[in-house]
Amino acid sequence: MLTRRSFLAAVLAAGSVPDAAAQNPLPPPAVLRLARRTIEVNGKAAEVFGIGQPDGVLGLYAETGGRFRVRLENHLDLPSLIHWHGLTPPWQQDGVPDISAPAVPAGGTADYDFTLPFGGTYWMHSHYGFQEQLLMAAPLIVRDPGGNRDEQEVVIMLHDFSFAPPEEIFARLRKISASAVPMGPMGMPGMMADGPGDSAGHGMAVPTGSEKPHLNDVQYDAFLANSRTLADPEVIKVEPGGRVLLRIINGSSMSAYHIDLGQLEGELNAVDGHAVVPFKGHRFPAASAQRLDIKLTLPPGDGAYPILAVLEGERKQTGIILVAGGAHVARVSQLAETPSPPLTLDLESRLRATEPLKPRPVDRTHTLNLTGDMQTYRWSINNVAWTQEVPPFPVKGGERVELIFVNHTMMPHPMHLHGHVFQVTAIGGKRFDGAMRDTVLVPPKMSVNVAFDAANPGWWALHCHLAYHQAAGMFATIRYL
Ligand SMILES: [Cu+2]
Repeated sequence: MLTRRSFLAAVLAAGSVPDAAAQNPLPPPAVLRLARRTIEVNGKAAEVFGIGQPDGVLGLYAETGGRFRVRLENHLDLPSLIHWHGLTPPWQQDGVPDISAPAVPAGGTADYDFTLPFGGTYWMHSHYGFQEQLLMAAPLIVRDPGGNRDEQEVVIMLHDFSFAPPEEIFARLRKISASAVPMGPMGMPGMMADGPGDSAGHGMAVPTGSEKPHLNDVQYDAFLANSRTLADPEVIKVEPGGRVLLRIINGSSMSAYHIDLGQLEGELNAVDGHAVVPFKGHRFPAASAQRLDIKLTLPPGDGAYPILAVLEGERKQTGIILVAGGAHVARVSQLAETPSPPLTLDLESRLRATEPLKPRPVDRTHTLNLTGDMQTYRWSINNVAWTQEVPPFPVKGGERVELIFVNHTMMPHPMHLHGHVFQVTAIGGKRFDGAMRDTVLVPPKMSVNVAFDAANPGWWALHCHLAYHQAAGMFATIRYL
């Protein structure tokens, strides 16, 4: 159970530690601190957030089958709450303010304890206001015990970055056609939406004047890989001829990329932490919040291998550089030679889960029309912009549930369901036995079906992972207890 204590209570509780320790041989929980940090972006200092252990390591590395035992310490002067993206905790520990639990106040703590039944590449991020945009996000890696020891793990976390405060970005987006932008409290996505039913009439059929997909709402100042740009990238030493496991996390608030391995051929082994039948290639799409596990075998001898992420629809890129032996590391431009195309579901339609859902009939289907438009920047599900009063989609425990996402808009929406792992079961109505995931891309004017088993009772968020779409109302819940 989640418990929250003030520092005073924590100090008092510390007095009883010897007793508790005598009865309970568990090691103390891992500590994760929410704090500010300064990074350098294109030669300028930028103050951002971080989620780190006391020794400075960002994020958390745990073992499959073990426990997620964490004490979260909020060292900020702001409330916050962290979501363990892709894990399936008890719902009260899921980290969505006002749904799973109240936010952790400034100076407060929260305790988490649940099992980790499966491994993979996950991440953690604030679900409070727009903190995620300011890099309140970190890797959450669950490794298989005794995993591949002749393989070097390289974690790459991607971010989009702006020197403008996110509240200002959101206000600017909203002002595109709306004359007055009401700015509300920052706690929950949708608090800034204008209330139930407001988006009615702004939805599906608004002519855009152009049927071209609209890809990037926000003009970012930089794109980061492990908090750095290609002007000063992370350079990681690897063995000539060695094996590398790339764990790529797209922690960007609004941006999708093609991962470009350059001359190297990679083998995609998992998406969103869940194994797929290996798929070889040089370029792989990564929508916001999605993760890719890619295995590489390096050529023998010295070499430098940029691992790049090229923004969809543009030439802007970020990345890290693997260096084998004494190879010279050449500067890599922040602009790719050619623009990355828009993300499609080409690869998605070819992915197959190694452990798909067991075949059984679907008990319940919900259609989620993804609605809204760029002009008013109102985003919604079935034309309803989220407020706390919006009823959850009904689900009963034990059911096989299918969700059909139908994107009526000209923007892509990466849709994320909390607390469950779903399987992609159809694209454009065409059925197949796709990947297990927690976040699926729904491109403009496309439909995607996903199925899951209702085996983790609670009240769970279900939303577009683009931060400003979510904040504008493209957010819903499912609930079964
Ligand atoms: Cu969206």
